[in-house]
Amino acid sequence: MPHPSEPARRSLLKALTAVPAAAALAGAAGPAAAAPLAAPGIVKPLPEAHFTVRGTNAEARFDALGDTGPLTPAARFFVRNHTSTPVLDAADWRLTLWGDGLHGRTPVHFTLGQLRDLPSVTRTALVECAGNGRSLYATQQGQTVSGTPWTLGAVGAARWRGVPLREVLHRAGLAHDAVDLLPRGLDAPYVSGGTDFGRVRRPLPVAKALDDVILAYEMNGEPLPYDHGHPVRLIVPHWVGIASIKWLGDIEVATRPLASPWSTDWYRLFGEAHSPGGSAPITEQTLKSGFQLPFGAALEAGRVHRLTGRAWSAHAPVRSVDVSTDGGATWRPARLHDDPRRAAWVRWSAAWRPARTGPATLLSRTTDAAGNVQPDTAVANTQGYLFDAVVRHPVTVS
Ligand SMILES: Nc1nc2c(c(=O)[nH]1)N[C@H]1C(S)=C(S)[C@@H](COP(=O)(O)O)O[C@H]1N2
Ligand SMILES: [Mo]
Repeated sequence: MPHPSEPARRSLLKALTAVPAAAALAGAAGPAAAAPLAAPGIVKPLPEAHFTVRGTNAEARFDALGDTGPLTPAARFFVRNHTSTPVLDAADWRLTLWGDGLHGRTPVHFTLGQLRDLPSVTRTALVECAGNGRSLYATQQGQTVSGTPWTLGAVGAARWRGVPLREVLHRAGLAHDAVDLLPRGLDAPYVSGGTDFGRVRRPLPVAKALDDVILAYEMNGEPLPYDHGHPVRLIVPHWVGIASIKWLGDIEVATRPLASPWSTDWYRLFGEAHSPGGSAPITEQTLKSGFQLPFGAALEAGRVHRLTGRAWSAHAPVRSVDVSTDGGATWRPARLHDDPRRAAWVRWSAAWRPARTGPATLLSRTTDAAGNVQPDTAVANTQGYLFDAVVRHPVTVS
């Protein structure tokens, strides 16, 4: 369906500067610096110590997060791009709301200046890809699933500042019978296997939009970086990352349920354990934990090691984390280093003095305040979403 902001988008994109991102930045870093990895279409440098490039995406190295605090610096935050980062000029940017769910049914536009003049909120939220931990379906459970084979690093926490979406919807004249929104990004249409699926967009129920969703223009006190949605993205707290549309361009507001391939083909649970047509579109993320240690790390026997990690749950604050250093035979509580809050993760630690040399398996298990506990096995789905099982972390004691 053609819609009113299409011409505006074309002129905006024409004004963009092409960014030979990785090459330019590698040169700027100088010959002495290690060349950052190249991911097609990602603007920021991706040093090997901090990122693993997976196609058009960059996974943060979870094992290296130990030198970051409760907030993930933008330079360390994972990037999930269906296509590539559009370098948008905030001065030309407009948000358009349109559709039969607005009184008057005429499109309403907001500039960044107009959004900044509205009352702002600042809040911490994790952004976590629905497929975070996906590769563990294969490595731990022997199950083949499709999609980017993330380990645990498709997640980050930041302080987001912006306007509550509710404020903007009310100013735009939200009709009382509006039920669904369809926020859409300004990045290029997503083409896969010869099919053009159009621009990244995913229905968002009005009830969630009016609750805690924000139109964010700052990340950790700075304007949003290009790769994370500059100049404005959605932040949909506790929900799978796909809900948090980057480079937001327009939002359809409708009095009927909306759909897109991101709610029909993807981001639903398909497979033996699920209903024949697939589950409803997935909304809330799940719970996880992991050690900030490389897989296969070598640890010296007879010495005390301070094992550190993180735990988080989209359902409720973390209540406790238990660790095992003997493959799950015995467990003990880890020490928590942050006040558990639902919107953030908790850093934890546990001391371990391995006596015997040889291979060992470390495990950590999160329990949240709502009583959710990481299971031993995640229920598989064909696209590998929502991995929640205890991660079996191999190390070698020598
Ligand atoms: N416009 C647009 N928004 C998007 C995406 C995208 O490719 N295009 N990827 C989504 C997915 S799948 C995730 S997990 C998050 C990742 O946000 P980040 O790249 O800032 O970490 O953005 C979401 N928003
Ligand atoms: Mo994602």
